Amino acid sequence: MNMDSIRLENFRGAMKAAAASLTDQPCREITLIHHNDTDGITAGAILRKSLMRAGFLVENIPIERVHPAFLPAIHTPERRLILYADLGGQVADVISRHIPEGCRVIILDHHLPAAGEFPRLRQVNPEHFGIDGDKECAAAAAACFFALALDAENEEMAALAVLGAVGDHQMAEGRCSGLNALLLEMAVRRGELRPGGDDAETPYLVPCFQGWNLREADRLITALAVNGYYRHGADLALDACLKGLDDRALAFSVELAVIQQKRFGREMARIHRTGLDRDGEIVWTDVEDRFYPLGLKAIGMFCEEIIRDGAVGGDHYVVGFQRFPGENPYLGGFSGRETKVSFRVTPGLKRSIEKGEKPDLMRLVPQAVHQVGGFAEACHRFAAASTIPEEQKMDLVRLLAYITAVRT
Ligand SMILES: [Mn+2]
Repeated sequence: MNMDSIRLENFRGAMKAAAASLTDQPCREITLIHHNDTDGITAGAILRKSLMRAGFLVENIPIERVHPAFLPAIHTPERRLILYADLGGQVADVISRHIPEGCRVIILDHHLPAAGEFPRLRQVNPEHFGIDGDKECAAAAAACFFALALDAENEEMAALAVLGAVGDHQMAEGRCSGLNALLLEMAVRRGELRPGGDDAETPYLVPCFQGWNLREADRLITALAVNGYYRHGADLALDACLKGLDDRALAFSVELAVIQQKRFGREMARIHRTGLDRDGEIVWTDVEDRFYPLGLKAIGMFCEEIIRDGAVGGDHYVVGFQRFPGENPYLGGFSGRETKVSFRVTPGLKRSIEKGEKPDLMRLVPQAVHQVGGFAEACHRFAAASTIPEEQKMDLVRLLAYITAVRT
């Protein structure tokens, strides 16, 4: 056996053990907590269908992120079996502190997990098996391997797993690698995906999306589940994955596109009128709750639009605030006033960062956000996101302005 097949067999073995740890329970009700992007939604759909096939009653709770305030609402004593997908690995320690006695929790994530052992829960993560979670195994692929461990019949879900990989940018020019590639082959062999012509970017078609290619299907799921999150659009996205697209979902996605256009247009007009706020190298905007009901990814997209629009030139960090709605559509209300913060950089600043003249967002954001009592979520070099207490907005701006000024 070569290294690849050893890794694969070990991963399969861990999935078998995880599946058995659910099926050997007397309880037949399970809750799936999964991300609301395309990878998370397809993972949630695959797990839902395979667990229903195995005789479980399944509850799907799509979320934008694991917010500590959600955990008491998720981990009630009544929910005895909980499966996390496409998130949770990085906050396994916090999750483990909320698990009531006698409840079983499994995390199927593919993001680099937090170090440490958490005896109260079980994790299966490709990264623990030498499989690259960024390139070789989307969350939907991990979910599909879990489904295959439950029942070989679940091969039919390989096409959805490939859609998840596309959503997570793990397919390039029609090709995948690692576990994603195995599932792509499986779906093609079964005739559930087929080559879609000359366009290398969009070579495969999914039957349940009425012949749409994977990229179009990804855009549609994003419109429904990400933009439409606060109107239960994630439910429509799950339905589309499992039962096929219907007119209701299509009409909703159009409605959401119009809402986004209006909200962004109005905010951009405001910026053209009054200008952006500035402090040193930090340029910032606060949309408060004016993007509602759009999901919290909207502010990051809007920061990119500010840069595209040319509203800010030169070398600047672009910071956007969007208020966290106090009510989650699946978990109800929770206390605490918080703000989502997105960070982007102008093209000029990106060049300075690449030359090493300026700190990138990975170096800048986590420490600054911690200092004002918030937490960093996804931090990459040129894009980052975090959540901070509402009243710390100006402190964060001043701190960022100070740090970037000192570094120059
Ligand atoms: Mn993912």
